[in-house]
Parts: sequence; C-alpha cells; structure tokens
Amino acid sequence: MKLLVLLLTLVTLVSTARAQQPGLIANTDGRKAISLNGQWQTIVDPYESGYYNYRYQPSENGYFKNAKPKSKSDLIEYDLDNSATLKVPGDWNTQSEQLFFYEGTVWYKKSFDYQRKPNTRLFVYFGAANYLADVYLNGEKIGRHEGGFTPFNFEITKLVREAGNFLVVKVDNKRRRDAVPTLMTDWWNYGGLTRDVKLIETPATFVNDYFIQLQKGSRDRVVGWVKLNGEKPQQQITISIPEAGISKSFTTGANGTALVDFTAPLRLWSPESPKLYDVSIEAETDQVRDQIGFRSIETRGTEILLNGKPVFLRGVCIHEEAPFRGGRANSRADAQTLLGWAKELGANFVRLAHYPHNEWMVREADRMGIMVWSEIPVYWTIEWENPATLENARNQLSEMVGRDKNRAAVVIWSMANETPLSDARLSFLRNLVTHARELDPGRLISAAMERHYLDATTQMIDDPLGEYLDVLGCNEYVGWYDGLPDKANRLEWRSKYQKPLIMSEFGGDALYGNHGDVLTRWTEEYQENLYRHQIAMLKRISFLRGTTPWILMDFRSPRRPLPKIQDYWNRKGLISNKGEKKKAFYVMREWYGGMESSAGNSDYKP
Ligand code: GCB
Repeated sequence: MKLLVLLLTLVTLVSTARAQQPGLIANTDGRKAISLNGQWQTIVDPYESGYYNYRYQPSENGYFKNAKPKSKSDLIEYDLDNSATLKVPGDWNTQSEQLFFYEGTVWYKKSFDYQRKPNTRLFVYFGAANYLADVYLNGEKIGRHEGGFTPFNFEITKLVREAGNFLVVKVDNKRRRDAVPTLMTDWWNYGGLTRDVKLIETPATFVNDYFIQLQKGSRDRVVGWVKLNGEKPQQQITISIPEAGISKSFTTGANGTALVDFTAPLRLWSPESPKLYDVSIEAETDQVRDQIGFRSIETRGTEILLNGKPVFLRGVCIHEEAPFRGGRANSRADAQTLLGWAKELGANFVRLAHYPHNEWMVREADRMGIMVWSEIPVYWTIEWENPATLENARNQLSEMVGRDKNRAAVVIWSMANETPLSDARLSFLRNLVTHARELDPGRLISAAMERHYLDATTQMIDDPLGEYLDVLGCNEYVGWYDGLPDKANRLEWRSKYQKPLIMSEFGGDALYGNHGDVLTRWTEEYQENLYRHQIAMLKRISFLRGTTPWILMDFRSPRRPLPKIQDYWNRKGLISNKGEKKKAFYVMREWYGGMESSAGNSDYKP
C-alpha cells in the first residue's frame, strides 16, 4: 500500500513538473515584449569548430561560452564581440555575397541587460530559425529547436542577469536526408534567424495558450480552451467580447486548463467582410488581448461551405520571398505587398507554400479578408519509414497549428506536397492527418497530391490519401512539364472521391519582358497562352472548388540555373521579383474578376 502511495505521489510529481513546462506562448504580439531584432555578431563556422572539438566530440568550451582571453598569453581563437554582424530578422544569404550559396553553421550573438521585476517570468522567443537552432544564454544551453519555419520559446527566468547577458544561437541550415524538408526542394535554403526574436515577460502564472473559435458546423457556438502555466493553475478566467456583449467566466482545473463553451451573436468573418472582434482573456494573474474572427468552414459532397454557403477559392500560391529585394520576407510591409497583389488578381484565397509563413502573412490575411491554406514542408521524398522524421513533421504541424489556430483566415491545413505513393508514405501522412484533427477539429485538411493518366486524355485522381482528406489538392503542369498548352483542350478529369478539388498548382515559366510567339518557351506569350488553355480546361471540372496557380511572384531556386532566363530564379511567377506583372497575370485576373462580379461575392462556380 505504502509503495502504491509513493508511486502515485511520484507520478503526480513528475506530471506536475511536466505541466510546468510552458509550451509555445500564444499571441506574443499581445504581450509585453522587448525586441532583440537588429544587428547580431556572427561567426561563420563551416566546420562547426565552435561546437565540436578536434575529435568531433561536442566541446564544453564552444563559442557559446563567448570566452575572452584572461591574460595576454591566453589562447582563444574567436571573438564574438568583434565579429561581423548580420541583421535579425533576416537570412544570411542575401546579406553577404560570400554567404549566398552557404549551407552550414553560423553563430549569432546578442548582448542585453534586463531588470526582472518580482513575480515575473522571462522567455526568449524566436519567430523562426532555419533550420536547426541550439540556443545558449550566458554560456548555458537552454534548448534546441528543429524546423525552419515555426516559432519556439525557452524560459530564461532563472538564468537572466541584470546586466551583461549574452544570448548565443548556433543556426545550422545543412540539408539532411532525414529532415523536413529533406535534401531536395525547389526553393532557396535561406539560413539564419529569419524572423523576429524577442524577450517576453509574463506574470508568474500566465495565459500560456488559448483556442477560441466556432464549433465545427455551428455559426454561433464558441468552443475551445484556455491554458494557464505557473504555480497557481486554478483560477477564474473571463473571456469578453465587448462588441458582442459577451463576458463569460470559466474555472481552470489543477492542470491549468479550462474548457470554453458559449453562444454569441457574432458577425461572421468572410472575404467580403473580414470582421475581427477584440477579445480579452483575463485570468486572476494575467490578461491577454487578441483580435479574433469567427467563421465556419466545412465541406458537403463536392462543395466547400464558408459560413454555410458554397464558396469557390480563387487563389494563388505564394512563397515567402521578399518582393523587390529578394531573400526571406519577414515584415508587415512584405505581407501587405504580396497579399495586396493577390487581391489585385481577384483572389479570396492564398496557398502559403511550402512551409508555414511568418505570422505577418496570416495576421494580414485575417485583416484583408483572404482565406489561407497553410502547409508543413513535407515535400517530395521524405524518409517515410523514419520515426524521428515523423516526430519532426508532427512537431512542425503542432507548432504551425499552435501559432495560427485562432486566425479565421486559415481554413485549410495541408499535410504534404507531391509525395510519391507507397504504404509507408500513406501511414506517415495518415498519422499527420489524425494529429491535425486532434489539434484542431474545425479546419479542413488537404494535401497537394499527384494524379495519373488512365489513358491519353483522362486524368485520374485516386491517390489513397484522398480518403483521409476533406479537400483534394492536385498539382498538374499540363502545357509545361506535360505536353504543350493545347494538350489541356483534350483532357477530362475524374476523381475517385466525392470531394471538392483545389487545383493546387499549374503554370509555366516566363521571364518578364521576354516576348515571342505562343510556342516559344520562357516568353510571356507562352505563359499567357498556357493560362488560357488551363482555364478553359479547369472550367470543365465539375468538382473543382478552387485554384491556386503556381505562383504569384518569381522566387529563388538552386534548381534553376538557365543563364539569362532563370539565373537561379523559378520564373513561374505571374509577377516578377521586381514587381512587374506578366501577361498571364491579366488572364487570371480576368477569370477571377468575372467570378467575383457575376456573384457579387464568393459563392460563384466557374
Ligand atoms: C511543383 C512543386 C513546386 C515547384 C514547381 C515547379 O510541382 O510543388 O514546389 O516549384 O512544381 O516550378 O516545378
């Protein structure tokens, strides 16, 4: 009996200790934060000699110690304080000519002072670091994070000093066969601290996370949860939406979590009316504010229903490439430019390819009324049989959903892009689908799949993954990798599933300003003609409920070396990287514009 009690106490102790570990902090914009953006000192370390010793063992005295010679005879072969700087947020490739093609380790260092008030906690938050980040404060390791496009935070309450803190991050963007993404992609492997870095101060017990959205299928019932973290997990929580006259209280349990459930008369979010409400989540020890939109999204047969009404997703794919200057996009201005162009195209939807984009994109989409497809970089030939690869993909999925689950704009979580059929791949992706549904029961699940020819003129969608998705995504390059543009005239599309289809990619390359006839590759005329044939074909697909042509703007890719045409840019953009609109842009705009004006809203079918 005594043993049992001891065991139970142990189990409780261990689980409380675990419960104390805060996860991703929700809505860091809504909190007191100190930006660590700006110039950081850096050391480029291709051999990782700041990490490994000469026997290739992790060294105890790596660069993270930020050591200084103690006497004139002391031998120290680095000096972070006097090293060259790089701007954060930013990729290193476009900040230094020497680093343009570099893949490997760069050490970053930032010093700061910080006066911590009593009863507060401090976290260091990274919007993203591509790809593997080892983080140290004052010479001690505080954590490691894998995955280049999702946020993470570490608590530093106990380690932070009043003066002279040094935060050191080893960022390594070497591609690995077992990583997510894997060795081969079609985008630039921009390395570095590519998104905002900040210190976040919270009360001792704080609102760690919350999920406040409409229940699936409902248009007035709000459900979700609030999670506290800290020594006082049991508290009263009040959720208020003053504009809707809502103020509801809940009590968190011993694990710090309260389930939320109430009805509210809400004006629903839609592209025509992207209504966001000021929402306050108030605990006894903390308060967070957010702007949240409420909408329902579901499917019925081959329809996609937004707020109960059929909608056609007039979309476009976007890479996180900065307009005009190139490199990783990472600001509100970049988001406004890219999404502004999507709006100009007549879009009500964007596919943020091929990884979670920075939070500005999703926040601005929420404000501008643009629905979002968000995806994880499970791309091409992932190591399907490797449990660590699956765990990594699951974690990136958790972090993507974790950050954006309260954004009405996000309507689709996508699991993968163009992955080759196999049993191992199917069980990997099914695992992700189940995980996504557990994390977020409300949104639609999709993936960009391939298709095949049944005969010379019949395209068939029957990927077994389709059974587990809500919306089928399909990439096709008829007229570019697959025949010439007029081939599209002869094609019929069939699907094994009674589900809506988004044609998630189609298109071809054109160099802006390069002119010729419709059969000359790389010309605007070829691309324009390809789009005309594509649109005519797409209109004939009865179960088509969305299109996202590839792609809004040209983007850098090491796979595209053709001199004078590509010069390491994928030229499938409807707009050049300098912001010039190609002829095909206007063809798409005409089609989308026609849909918009003939329905006055989104519920038009082509
Ligand atoms: C695809 C990929 C995309 C490529 C594109 C292309 O199917 O999904 O990442 O960039 O084709 O341009 O070939």
